This record gives sequence, structure tokens and C-alpha cells, in this order.
Amino acid sequence: MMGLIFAKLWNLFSKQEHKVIIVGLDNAGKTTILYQFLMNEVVHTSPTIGSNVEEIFVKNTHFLMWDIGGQESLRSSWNTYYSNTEFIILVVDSIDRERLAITKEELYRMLAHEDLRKAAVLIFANKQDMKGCMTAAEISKYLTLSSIKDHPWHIQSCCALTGEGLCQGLEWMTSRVGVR
Ligand code: G3D
Ligand code: MG
Repeated sequence: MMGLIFAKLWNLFSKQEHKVIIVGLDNAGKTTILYQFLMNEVVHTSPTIGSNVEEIFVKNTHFLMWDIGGQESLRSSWNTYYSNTEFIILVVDSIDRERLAITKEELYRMLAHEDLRKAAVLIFANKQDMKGCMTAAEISKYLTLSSIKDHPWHIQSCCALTGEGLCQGLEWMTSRVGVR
């Protein structure tokens, strides 16, 4: 009897969806990254649920990914997507030095939001193929990531065009599932 209950509970939890929001300034590479996830063989997907939501399976972990527009006019409505979010994927354009300050502002605004207090943050330092881009270490320092104590975070360099680095990011996310 206990075994059956345990099995049912296990089933319930392993099928649970984990909500992910993909944020970042416009042109950072959010849609390209999501598209790469969908094309990747190790990631199984279901048909598109909505215009900006995709369902992604990595091994047995089930993610619902929300691609949120990054234009200035849309940024003020990011918070309408926050409830129940377990992961934030923050995409940074590593060549865009001018706007990194805006990204930093948006990052700390999100981390202070009540609905995101339990969310883990994966930062993709994207466009690593571009000459003269900032390294993940430089971005980490600029964003003062080491000062973030109340949220798990991880920075991963990547190139969304080739898909390089994206799997490592997803792996970090799956390793965080169920950890509190
Ligand atoms: P967004 O959804 O965050 O707004 P997109 O960004 O995914 O639409 O990408 C914006 C532009 O950046 C696209 O170029 C896209 O091809 C490019 N891009 C995304 N990732 C990379 C990368 O890793 N390296 C390089 N060099 N370019 C990248 P276009 O020209 O289609 O606007
Ligand atoms: Mg987009």
C-alpha cells in the first residue's frame, strides 16, 4: 500500500512541469536559443502551446519555457509572467557593452520581486563567436553575480547560432530541479 502511494507520488512529481522564463534585452538571442533547444536531438518537445511558450523535455525533466519579448515597451510587463517561475534564463548579448547596465538593472529588479524569490537564474553569455565580445567572467564581474546570495545562479558562455554551450546550461538547470 505504502509502495503504491509512493509510486503514485513519484509519478506525480516526475511529471511535474517546471516553469522557465527566458528574459533579456531585445536582440540578445532569446528566440534563437529557444529554437536551438527545439532542434536539439537530446531535447524532446511537444508542439507549440502558444505563440511564446514551448514545452521541452530534457531526460525526464519537463520544462515549460516562456520566451518573453525584450523591447523596452514589453519589459514593464515581464512581471505578469513571474508567478510559479522556477528558472530564469537571462540571455546577454556579449558584444553589447553599452546596454549591459540596463541588463544589470533588470536582473536586480527581477531578483527583488516577490514572485521570483525561489527562482534559480541561468545567465547565458551569448554571441561568443563575435570578435571582441565580453567573456563570461567579465560579464559575471560587471553584473556582480558573486554578490547574489539568495538565488542559485550559474553563468554559461554560449553561441546560439551553433548551439555551443546550450546543453551545459540545460544540464545545470536539470541538476537544480527539486533542490531547494
Ligand atoms: P531576441 O529573441 O532576444 O530578440 P533573436 O534575439 O534570437 O531574435 O536574435 C537577434 C539576432 O542575433 C539575430 O540576428 C540572431 O541571428 C543573432 N544571434 C543570436 N545568437 C547569436 C550568436 O550566438 N552569435 C551571433 N553572431 N548572432 C546571434 P538577425 O540578423 O537575424 O537579426
Ligand atoms: Mg525574440
